[in-house]
Amino acid sequence: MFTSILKRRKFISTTTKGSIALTLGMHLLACNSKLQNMSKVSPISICTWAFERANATAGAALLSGMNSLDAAIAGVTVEEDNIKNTTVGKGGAPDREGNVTLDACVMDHQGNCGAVVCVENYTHVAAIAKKVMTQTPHVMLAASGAEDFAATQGFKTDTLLTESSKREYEKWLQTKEYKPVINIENHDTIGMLCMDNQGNISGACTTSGLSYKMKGRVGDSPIIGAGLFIDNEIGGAAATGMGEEIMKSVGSFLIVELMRNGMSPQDACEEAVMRTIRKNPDYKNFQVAYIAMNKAGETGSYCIHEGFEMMEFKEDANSRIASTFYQKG
Ligand code: SD4
Repeated sequence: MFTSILKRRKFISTTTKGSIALTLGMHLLACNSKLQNMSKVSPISICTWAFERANATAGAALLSGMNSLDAAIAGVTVEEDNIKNTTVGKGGAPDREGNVTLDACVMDHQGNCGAVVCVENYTHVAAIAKKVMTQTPHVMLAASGAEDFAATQGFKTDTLLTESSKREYEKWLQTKEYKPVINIENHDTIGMLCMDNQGNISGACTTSGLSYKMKGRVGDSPIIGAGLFIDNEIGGAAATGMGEEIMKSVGSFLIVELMRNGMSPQDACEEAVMRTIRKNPDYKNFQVAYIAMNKAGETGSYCIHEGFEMMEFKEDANSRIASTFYQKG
């Protein structure tokens, strides 16, 4: 009898211990999954200019759990395909010889990057830049080298000069006046910065460059550090405007370094623009604009001339934000 009570006690105690352990285990599991959910960051996407559809595409991709690099590429691809946009991808304005040449780069949260320049027969140059990053030992491929490589990766060739861009080019040939237009048509190079639900930041930048540029001219957009820079410990920045000026100050890298030293994204963008203004008295005749995001998810933008805008996808809302500026009108 006594033995059986003892046995029963032991059974109860074992069972109790077992169920406590089970309950505790389940509790820990629940806590862990709660913690995992809590550690998931609310995704953010920002891009240069009022490219609403592109930024919404990136935002939706991020919400679905896509990583920041692929989301940024998905976003900018919208504008590469948009033939009404004469500054990015298919439909971009040509150079002085009548050839459309595209430049793009991408950079991920591990500091990997890829770029292509002077691509004449492929539309999706940001995606090709990613392939340069992942499938080659190099960072940048140019012109026919980039195109031969794109073919090996299964990209399809395309005619980038549309009827409408051709007509504009023929009009331009009558004067051949080469003058950059500030805030051209209010849409321009697309630079995009994305933070995914793991808190990782990546970016992409793609452009047809300045309209009627010299043959072979490459701007800031595909240059890592100038048109785009990411340091996942700190944040990222992207540029649009006069590439020659952005390259001179390595603007996007400068902004990330200023943020590293404690500046907010807004202050860092302002300081980068001011460096150009202080160095070049001709700043009244060109635009330089930056967007930036830090690891805390704060964002900022600044430009020389009024009129630059950025898109911001945050907490499911895609907002159009007028940038602050140095010079009115
Ligand atoms: C370039 N930054 O090729 C690009 C073009 C651009 O306003 O953004 N123009 O210089």
